[in-house]
Amino acid sequence: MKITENQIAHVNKTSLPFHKTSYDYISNTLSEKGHDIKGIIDKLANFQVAIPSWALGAGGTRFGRFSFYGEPSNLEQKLEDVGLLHALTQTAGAVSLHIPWDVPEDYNAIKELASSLDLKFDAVNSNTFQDQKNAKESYKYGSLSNSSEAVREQAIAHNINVIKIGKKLGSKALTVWLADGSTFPGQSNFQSALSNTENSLKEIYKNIPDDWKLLIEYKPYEPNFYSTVIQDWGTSFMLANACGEKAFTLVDLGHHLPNTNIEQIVSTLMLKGKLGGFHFNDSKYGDDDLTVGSIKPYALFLIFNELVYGMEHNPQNPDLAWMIDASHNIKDPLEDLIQSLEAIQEAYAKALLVDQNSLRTAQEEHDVVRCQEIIQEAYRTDVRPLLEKARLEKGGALHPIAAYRALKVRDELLKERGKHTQATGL
Ligand code: AOS
Ligand code: ZN
Ligand code: ZN
Ligand code: ZN
Repeated sequence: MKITENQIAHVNKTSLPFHKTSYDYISNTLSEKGHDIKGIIDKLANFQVAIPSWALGAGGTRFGRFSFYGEPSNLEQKLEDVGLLHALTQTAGAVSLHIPWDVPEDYNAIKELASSLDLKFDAVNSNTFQDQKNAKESYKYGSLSNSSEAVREQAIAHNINVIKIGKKLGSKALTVWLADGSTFPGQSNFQSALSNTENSLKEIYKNIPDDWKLLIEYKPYEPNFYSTVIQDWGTSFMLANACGEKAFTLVDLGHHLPNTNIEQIVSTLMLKGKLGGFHFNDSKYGDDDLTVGSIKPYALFLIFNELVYGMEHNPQNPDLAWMIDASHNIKDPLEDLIQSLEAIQEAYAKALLVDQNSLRTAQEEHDVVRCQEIIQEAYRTDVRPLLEKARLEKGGALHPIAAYRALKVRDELLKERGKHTQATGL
């Protein structure tokens, strides 16, 4: 299934008058306060977030998985799904592949399909957290950190292969997330595990093309529950520095212990020019991988406030690879992703409204109350008409969820794909 611009324009029609009223109001008010509305709309329109190939089917927990009808069952269908998201939101212009779950069979056909849907290939993700069919060595006790050289070599070779696949697709980054760690005290030697990981990453790094990035993701626990080798941003930062200038830290919002000040981590990494990528999701307890903005939208805004500050003040930090890393147990995965995209854009738009100059003055005057007022003035603004405008100008839907339902997308997918499909992935 493909959604045409005409279909979207038709669905938009009834909402246009109300959009115009609300947009005129907010753009007038903000312009009077000195904001550059056109600049903000352009930034929103250019902000593209990659959809991971594993987020398009219903996820599950170790207690079970409830499938969703019409799910994609191959890579082509996954790209089609991202194409649908992008047509409606104009924000999902990239896809992030997971190897070996989504190895293309016909590269040219896949590339053609992607470009016909206006999609780019963002970071490719390696997988050394599962044993692959016919693999000689097992990752049960770790991959890049394993005490066995043969296991480490197999894991390094896999990552090099993922780079090769990514090159054929036009990707520009490799994301490494390791499950390596230990579940019981005494099980592993921390220093050997870390040294092995550093040496393995350096081997992989040798194969990173000059215009690529190596993104190193951290996570405090799960699937290992006593220790994780790359447990926090400091460890990732250290490893990225050990590898070299093409290696960066990747922040996944769900990979922090409760109440961690993620915005400060973001700010520190950008100051040091080492923030390379971002995985969006939301959580209440751990790596819950819930819809972005569903639990802590204010925290998300504060994170975006630092991202915006960094993008403006830290030329030493490269452009970031943005991705949604969520999992869907009970919602329609596409509706869930639309909600996540909307939440990301909303937090970004609000962060763009923070009056940075006044904030700096208030900080220097130690006017704590005013600092909070400035931040919350931006946060309390209803920016949704700005998001609508950015989408509208690119041919997207004013209200993507409503359009998705009006066009009966899921029913169409069911007709095309049938009921008993299952996407590979987590
Ligand atoms: C795992 O917890 C991480 O968030 C990974 O980024 C990702 O979900 C996994 O690598 C799937 O490929
Ligand atoms: Zn992640
Ligand atoms: Zn995760
Ligand atoms: Zn997560």
